[in-house]
Amino acid sequence: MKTVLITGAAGDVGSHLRRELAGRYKLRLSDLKPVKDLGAGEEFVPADISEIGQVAALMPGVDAIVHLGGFSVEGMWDAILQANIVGCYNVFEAARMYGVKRILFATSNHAVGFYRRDQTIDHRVYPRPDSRYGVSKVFGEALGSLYADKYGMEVFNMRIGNVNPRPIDKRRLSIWISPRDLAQLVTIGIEHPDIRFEVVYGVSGNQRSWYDNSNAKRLGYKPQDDSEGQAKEVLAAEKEGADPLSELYQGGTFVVIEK
Ligand code: 15L
Repeated sequence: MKTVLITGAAGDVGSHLRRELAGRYKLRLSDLKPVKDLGAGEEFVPADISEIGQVAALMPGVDAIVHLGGFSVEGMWDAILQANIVGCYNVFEAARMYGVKRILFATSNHAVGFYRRDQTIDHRVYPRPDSRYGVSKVFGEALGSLYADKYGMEVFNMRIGNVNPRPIDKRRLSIWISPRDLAQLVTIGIEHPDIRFEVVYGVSGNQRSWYDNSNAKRLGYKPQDDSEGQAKEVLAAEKEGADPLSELYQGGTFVVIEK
């Protein structure tokens, strides 16, 4: 059985993945915060990813890394710099040093959040980050490209929408991914024999999607869920008077200038 390292394992996405991947892999779970209620096949190793020595200690015996760790929303530059720029570099560099070839990077819809909602974008579009957070995700994608080309690493970038048991608002109807669809995509990222450098969208098969996810489909992704079944209920609960810029762009409130 493969050993998979999950960074940022104490967060929401990590918790969903642990549940979905249980029994399929040995999971080495890492985070700054403790990961609770360890199950069979799970171990917890704490680490601050901004410290290369701590990241290196996670690597021995690992077959693939799911890098979720870091700051997961817009934040102050120093926090983004340490967690998402330095932290991401440390994960790639430690993986290279220890010969861990396969990295699944949790990039984000916010790497392309300045595309308009009336556009359909695929995995080949030029990045248009909507925030410092989005820029840090573009950095991670670029770092993956470098490590794939220069060191032969196998890098699977998932531009994740919003992971939730249910879509939570109008914007998320277009970018929602259910935990079981995310687990399917992650399994493809771990198992597919021909990954070199790929970008896919981490979204369910939503009818309202803004993405042409043909690259994920080419690699075998067949999402089981679609937000449409919950659209009526979600739209009925949507508040009036949304900010016009947020409504125009895919990144929603992340595009708005901070006061
Ligand atoms: C993300 O990238 C964040 O990690 C998550 O917390 C949500 O804000 C999500 O995007 C979203 O756009 O809904």
